[in-house]
Amino acid sequence: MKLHGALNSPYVRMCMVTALEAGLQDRVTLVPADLTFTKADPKLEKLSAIGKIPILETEHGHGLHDSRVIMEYLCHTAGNKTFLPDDGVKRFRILTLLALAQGLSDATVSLRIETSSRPQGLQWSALIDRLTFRIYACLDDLEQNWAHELQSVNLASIATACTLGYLDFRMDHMKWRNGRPELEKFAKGFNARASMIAAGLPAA
Ligand SMILES: N[C@@H](CCC(=O)N[C@@H](CS)C(=O)NCC(=O)O)C(=O)O
Repeated sequence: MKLHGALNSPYVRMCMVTALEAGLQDRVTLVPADLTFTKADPKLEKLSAIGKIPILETEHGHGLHDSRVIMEYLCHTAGNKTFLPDDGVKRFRILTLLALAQGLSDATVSLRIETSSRPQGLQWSALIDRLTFRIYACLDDLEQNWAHELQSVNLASIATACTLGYLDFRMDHMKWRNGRPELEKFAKGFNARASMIAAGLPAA
């Protein structure tokens, strides 16, 4: 399988970490693709009309997106039943936490675009304020309500760790650790995992 993308995308990194945690290191290869927000990549668009990374090209040559579908596909391929349990209560807690972590990634990527990529003079300050508020609200929720799910390796804890890694990488000045000791402890432990190190971020 080919995973098209770059590890500086939190979504690509969560897929790669899932592949490694599921024991698929010999079956998934990262194929570098770094996108600009305003230009399409025709090669990638053949695999996904959305043209965003990550895209997984399966062993049958099909294109899968987006990151959540890829993560589930990787678990399915590996026969892994624990990263997204079947049991109803556990499953929907994990899926909700996964959506929270990915929502936090969405807000952080959007804030990065708004503050670093958009041409000077075109920034929208009310949107910057809204995204900033959303980021801190998600971080507070993670700190207060998800300790149990973050204790184990699952799709949601992987996504949370990769999202916090992205905040460190691109939004260090937001100091997400301040006042969030539980989340800091979680990130410290998770970042030491072999999968997170093997799928490490480039220098900021
Ligand atoms: N919901 C998507 C989000 C993917 C996404 O936003 N990828 C960004 C990189 S971090 C991208 O490809 N941006 C290029 C673009 O928007 O054209 C997922 O979970 O995979």
